[in-house]
Amino acid sequence: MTTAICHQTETDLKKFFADRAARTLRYLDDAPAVHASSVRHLAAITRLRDDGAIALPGFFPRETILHIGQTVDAMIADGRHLAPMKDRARKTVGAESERLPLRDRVSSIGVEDPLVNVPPIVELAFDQQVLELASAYFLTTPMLSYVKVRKSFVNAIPASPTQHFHVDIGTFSIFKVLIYLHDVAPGGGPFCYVLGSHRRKFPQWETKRHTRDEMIAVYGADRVVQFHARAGDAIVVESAGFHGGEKPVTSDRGILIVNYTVHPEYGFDYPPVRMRGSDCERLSPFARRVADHIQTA
Ligand SMILES: O=C(O)CCC(=O)C(=O)O
Ligand SMILES: [Fe+2]
Repeated sequence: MTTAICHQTETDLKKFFADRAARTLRYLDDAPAVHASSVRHLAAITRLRDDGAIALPGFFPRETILHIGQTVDAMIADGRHLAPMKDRARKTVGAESERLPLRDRVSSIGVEDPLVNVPPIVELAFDQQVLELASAYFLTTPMLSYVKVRKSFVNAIPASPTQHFHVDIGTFSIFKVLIYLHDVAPGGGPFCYVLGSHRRKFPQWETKRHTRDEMIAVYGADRVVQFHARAGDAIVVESAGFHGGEKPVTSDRGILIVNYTVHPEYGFDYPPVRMRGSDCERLSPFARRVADHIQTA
């Protein structure tokens, strides 16, 4: 197999290095804390750099996560604070699709402004341990660049783009934290990752999204893993490696995903991350720097 070392363009790589350097200089006072984090979390970060994905069992309080899951389910049931969605059934069943329940018309539903509308998420997104790990990974003060909450449904809608194997565009390197909002077993739409694929690509890898079989053919079956986990576990990944959330077949899947980077993600449109001013004021000085790209609602 011919491999390319660089998973994105040299332009992305240089922008990453330049912006990380600028951020380090801007927040130079954080250097001792960032260094201490890199020492404290060396083992986990070494595994993350090697495999591209790690599971951290029992990372968050289980009750907090289950409660967030119930809150999100209630919001979806009531149609409150939901992100815009696409009716995917229209293509297959035509105008009749309007008679179907929402869960049969869309692949998934997202919550609008998760940090504003589900306040307990703020604690998780700015959790001290998470910020230390992200600092250790980037060796600078990280930036929270994106947060989403999604419920993916068991239905007849074909797999969506994020349910195929892909690499995240938007920056050279993303430290992505995935938190299931309930236990996820086989068939329950687990997150899948191709271990080591953040370090090793193949010609034309970027021209399309890939199937599981294609990933196995290139990387080997032992490298294509599903993350089954309990509510409270965290999965941390470098999303420059191939990944995707499997379409659930036995039960719907709820997830919270937070991206940390060294600069705002670029090259595509996404809604700005928003947070209540009062929540922002309660953050530690370090966390407030992590929040420097967030708008106050
Ligand atoms: O839903 C998932 O498990 C994966 C989502 C994803 O690809 C992403 O957030 O970049
Ligand atoms: Fe992705």
